[in-house]
Amino acid sequence: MTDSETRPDPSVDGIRAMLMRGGTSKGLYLLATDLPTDTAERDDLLLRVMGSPDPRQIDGVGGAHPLTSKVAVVSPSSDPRADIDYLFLQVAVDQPLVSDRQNCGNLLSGVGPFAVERGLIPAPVTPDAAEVSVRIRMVNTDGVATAVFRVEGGRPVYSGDTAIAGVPGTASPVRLDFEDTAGSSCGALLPTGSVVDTIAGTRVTCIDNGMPVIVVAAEELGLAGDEECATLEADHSLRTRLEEVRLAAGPLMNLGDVAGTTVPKLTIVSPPRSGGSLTTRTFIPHRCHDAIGVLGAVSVATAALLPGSTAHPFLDAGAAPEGVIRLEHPTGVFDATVEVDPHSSPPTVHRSGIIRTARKLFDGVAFPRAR
Ligand code: NQM
Repeated sequence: MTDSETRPDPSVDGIRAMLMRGGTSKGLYLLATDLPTDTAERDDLLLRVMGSPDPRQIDGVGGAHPLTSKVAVVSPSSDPRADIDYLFLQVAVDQPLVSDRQNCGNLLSGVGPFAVERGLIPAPVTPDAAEVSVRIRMVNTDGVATAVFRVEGGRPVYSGDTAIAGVPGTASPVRLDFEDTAGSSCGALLPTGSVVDTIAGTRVTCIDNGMPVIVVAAEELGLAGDEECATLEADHSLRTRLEEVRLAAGPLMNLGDVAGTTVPKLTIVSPPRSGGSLTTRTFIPHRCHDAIGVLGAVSVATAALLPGSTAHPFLDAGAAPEGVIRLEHPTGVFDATVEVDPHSSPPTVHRSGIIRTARKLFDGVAFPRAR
């Protein structure tokens, strides 16, 4: 028998996968060893598992929205900085595209628990709950995050009393601390070299503290800044203008032609309404986010701390303890901890971190549709 005759065929035998909520997103978590090593074969398989391209992803396990059409690929790390590697893949909903051009801090929250579930990380088997700390290399950007979460009896604890905006109920917290996120994709915190630029006729701050984001004041776009997502998505002239800015900003942010990519994101900022530090509405980049992405939030919070940025004038610095920025978004508030020296040249990020929750939803075998 040849090797290909003995190897399981994912189209027939399925593929081992775990569905998890990570923060305010949802995705399929897989071990790299359960996937084809060839990238084109892997992507083709993931498209068929998720049900793309199809606006409803009806024949797959994808959730028909960019925030629920995500994949985390996890493997042991050979990097001395990390215990495990996490590759994030965005599976487009209505196009046959799988992209590794961005990171995802929301799915990141499930990566540590998933690694414990699959035996990549040993967890104490004591009956009492203990904390485990896992160092995760984010393969997409080569940054490292440390995830701290609870385990009990050798398994992750998912229930708890931490609430995050955009997710009903409460769950066990996952603390994420980031290292070296400045310039993760663009090579510099302020990739254009300036804290503010006028791009395609619009005043913007281009920033990358873990996620490339273009930050623009609501008033610059003729908006109040607290509009509903549906209203913003229905505004065709707004979306055309935002896309013009994004396409022009791509090369200036060292991202090249961004026509087919999900970065940079765009965040519209305005004064806080509900006791937070700042109001945000984020396009990721064509759909409006129900909340805000994790590393997106860290980047926007960092922009707000830089005098001269498009976000800084709206920052209510007294709204939260020092170092915490409370970003209001369509479904609540996101707290990002960011310490930055805004006065060094260029500004230096000392530390950033956030709290999320994650939950195992389903573990089993996913069956891709036939080619
Ligand atoms: O910015 C959405 C999400 C994200 C990404 C997006 C994220 C992050 O909410 O780290 O979490 O911006 O595409 O999952």
